[in-house]
Amino acid sequence: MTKKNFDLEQILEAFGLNLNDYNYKPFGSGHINSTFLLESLRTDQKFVLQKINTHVFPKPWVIAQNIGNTSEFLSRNHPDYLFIHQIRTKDAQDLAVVEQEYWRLSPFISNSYSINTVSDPKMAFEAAKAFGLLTKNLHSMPLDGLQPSIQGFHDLAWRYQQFEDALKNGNQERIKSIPKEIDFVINQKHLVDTYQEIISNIDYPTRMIHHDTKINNVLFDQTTNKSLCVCDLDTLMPGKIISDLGDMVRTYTCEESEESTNFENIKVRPEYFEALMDGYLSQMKALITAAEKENLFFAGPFMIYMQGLRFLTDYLNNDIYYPIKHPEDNLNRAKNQRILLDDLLSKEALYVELINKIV
Ligand code: ADP
Ligand code: GN1
Ligand code: MG
Repeated sequence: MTKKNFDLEQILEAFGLNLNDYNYKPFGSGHINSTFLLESLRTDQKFVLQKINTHVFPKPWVIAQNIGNTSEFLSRNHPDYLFIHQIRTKDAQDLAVVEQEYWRLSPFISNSYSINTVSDPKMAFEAAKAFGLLTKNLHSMPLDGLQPSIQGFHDLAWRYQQFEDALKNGNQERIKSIPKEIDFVINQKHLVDTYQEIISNIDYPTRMIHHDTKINNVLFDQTTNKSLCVCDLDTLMPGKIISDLGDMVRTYTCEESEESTNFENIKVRPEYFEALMDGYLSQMKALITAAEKENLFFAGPFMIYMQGLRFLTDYLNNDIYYPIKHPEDNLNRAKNQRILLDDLLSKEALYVELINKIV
């Protein structure tokens, strides 16, 4: 049992569970929410309990509604699809609100594991297939009435605006000390223009998108190593496929994680790029529109640029969003993303050719 500063007894009670029957421990390695594993002391029953970070998600009930609607749609239309549903409270609510904090409970998917880095293209294929399958199964889900759990989450123009605001109002000493990082972002602003052009095309549809396709948000089967399902559904909301595809390019193709300062190793591995495109398109190929097809390469630059921009903006704003262990963490993350983006853009012809082989 670990030290806690919340009333676990009351939280479990809201879900009709008795604290004396469970062991609990922190779980996972995400930046945003607090995740715990609850293990029954008497049976092999396990749950995942999560406290929603309300600084990042100011309307937790929007998350619950997006997941709830999706869950309902899938159970009606794709009953065999494995989707991590929310376990309701005794009062039939999706979230337990205890001391103004929002908690949700889901079943733990047994015989599963997740990984933090991709060291086999087969895993990239499997993970991408899992995210493609999710969007494919949600293809005909009505999106009216759904709200974004974070307003403007992957709106690159808005992210750029936040960067410009940070240049004006942020830590002036930091701004002066990193001209190379700042100039790089400004010099690549053409990516913002391309983004705006793409999303304003009426042939570029809005779909149900996961929006956080990092490898540790896929659960793999311990027996077969095939993907079982996706987890971390806070940002499951309407969006564009460049978000999911791009975050996979960003996080599966590089041998080092976004935290790495082994800058000489930061580059895109073509075989992982090909594997993830292959996995995603194995599900989505028949559904994508001509405009989506034409812009598949843009997904990677879009997401890597946006993530670098977000890390850099946070650095200029004195690290208010992403947790840091060292004052330079956000700067190093931004450098890492800058190097990765540079490498990807310098070999655009190669990657476009790989994509054209698949679509
Ligand atoms: P975060 O990234 O915000 O910490 P996640 O929802 O991704 O939260 O959960 C953290 C980790 O816990 C995941 O990477 C996965 O390994 C594991 N996990 C999450 N939900 C489940 C689940 N329902 N069953 C099994 N493992 C899970
Ligand atoms: C955050 O929760 P986590 O660590 O999976 C962030 C993502 C970033 C990611 C970078 C809600 O995700 O957008 O890509 O960090 N989530 C939110 O590591 O901001
Ligand atoms: Mg996660």
